[in-house]
Amino acid sequence: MRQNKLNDTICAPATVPGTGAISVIRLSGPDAICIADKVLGGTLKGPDGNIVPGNTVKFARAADSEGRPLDDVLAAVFRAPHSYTGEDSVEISCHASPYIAEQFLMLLVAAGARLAEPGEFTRRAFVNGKMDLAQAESVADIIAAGNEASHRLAMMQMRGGFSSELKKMRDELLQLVTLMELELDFSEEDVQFADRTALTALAVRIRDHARRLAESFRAGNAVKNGLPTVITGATNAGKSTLLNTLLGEERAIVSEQHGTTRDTIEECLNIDGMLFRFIDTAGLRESAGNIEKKGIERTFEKIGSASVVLAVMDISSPFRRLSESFKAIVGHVDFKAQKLMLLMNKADLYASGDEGGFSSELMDRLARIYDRLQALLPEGVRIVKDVPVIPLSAKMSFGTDELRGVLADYMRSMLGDPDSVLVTNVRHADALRATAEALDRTIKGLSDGLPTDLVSQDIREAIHHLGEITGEISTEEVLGEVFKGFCVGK
Ligand SMILES: Nc1nc2c(ncn2[C@@H]2O[C@H](COP(=O)(O)OP(=O)(O)O)[C@@H](O)[C@H]2O)c(=O)[nH]1
Ligand SMILES: [Mg+2]
Repeated sequence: MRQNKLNDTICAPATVPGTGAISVIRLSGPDAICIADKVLGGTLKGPDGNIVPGNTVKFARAADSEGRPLDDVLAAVFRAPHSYTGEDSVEISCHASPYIAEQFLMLLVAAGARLAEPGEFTRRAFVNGKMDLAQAESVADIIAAGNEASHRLAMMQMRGGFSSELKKMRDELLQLVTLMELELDFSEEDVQFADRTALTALAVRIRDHARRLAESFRAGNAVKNGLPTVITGATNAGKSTLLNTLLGEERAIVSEQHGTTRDTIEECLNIDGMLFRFIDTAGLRESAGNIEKKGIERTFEKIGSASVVLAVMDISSPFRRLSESFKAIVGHVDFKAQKLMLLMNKADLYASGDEGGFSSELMDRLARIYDRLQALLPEGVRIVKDVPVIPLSAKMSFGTDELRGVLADYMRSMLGDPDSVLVTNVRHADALRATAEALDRTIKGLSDGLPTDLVSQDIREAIHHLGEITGEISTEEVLGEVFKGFCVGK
């Protein structure tokens, strides 16, 4: 950290210009209170001439540089270290006119502040030890969280749940390596302070933990950016109709003509407080033209990167056509990492007439389709048990509530225990993977009876990677990368 930068007093609007009733302008740094006092006509001083105590709100009538009335404001004063940044800070709440905010910024700069860089307030909070790097990163996530699940994860990270888990792992490794390095001081005497069996057990436990956390990134990322859910099937199965019905709007073109959707369409939808990213794809068929073939290739790519694969079947179409598209889908699904669901669409064509019930004709047809499709699944994967089956009518919005329920249940099972930590940041996942790899080498070194100094180097490396996440180890480059994604004023 360039030290001189912390001596500056910085200012920036903390709210978006032009929306809402009030705007907040933030000021932080050693001269923050003095500068604000100057701009607010001396209102931040008490009758004795001393600056008001921290956590005080003062009313002020502010004037512009020509002395004309500018606005009536409230100024909240915070004294170091009891502020967001850990420095003296002032937050001026003015009326939400972009003109007023601009005038205030000009006055503050004229009085000695400078405009803040993106994320500079949060960066100062990190540098001043108010939060670690993982917590600082969660501030951006908290602001961006658009649903209950992503808010919960960001909140846990901001409150330090993730950090304390990492700190525990790091402390245990530190204790270990200290004991081992002590042995090096007594190398003449060939002593062992650290019991090698206990050492291996600890390294295995922490490695497994690091790996589990790294693997949770798939679920964590799904919570943050929406669970990728691909809608696939033969042409005309009703994929675009299903997307529109789920979204409650005409997003994709629906047509009787085969091969209408040639490119993919993505839309996010909140179900039960969790975010899903639905991807409508080009339908699968053999007789496709060139452009359509490209679309079908993209469909297979999208299946590969999805978490949930919705196979839409038009149950009124010939068995041969159903089998053909299902076979193509199954060939691209990784049943260990992905969830396949079978949607038996156009069930309305077999309606029984009496309300709600399935006709015997429908039941009969479904049973025959199950048998054929079951034969196309890999060994050990069972229809209904492993591959949920939902009869529905995308057109008549029937069965779609059940689909929403099945999707929400699946996401919930993926997230596990509501208090469990999920990694939502690719930087953290990378560091955890590197930690696990260093511990793999540690474990191997221990079992091969490698010299203590070599083994302890690998442990040091694991400690280093854990420290990267919380910022005990940080470089200008990493900090720049983290904070450049922030807006000015955060
Ligand atoms: N009867 C019936 N027709 C449907 C249903 N879903 C879609 N369709 C019709 O099937 C045709 C193809 O639909 P579309 O959504 O474009 O299929 P896609 O090619 O899979 O995207 C259209 O004429 C739809 O109106 C359904 O649930 N029942
Ligand atoms: Mg379509």
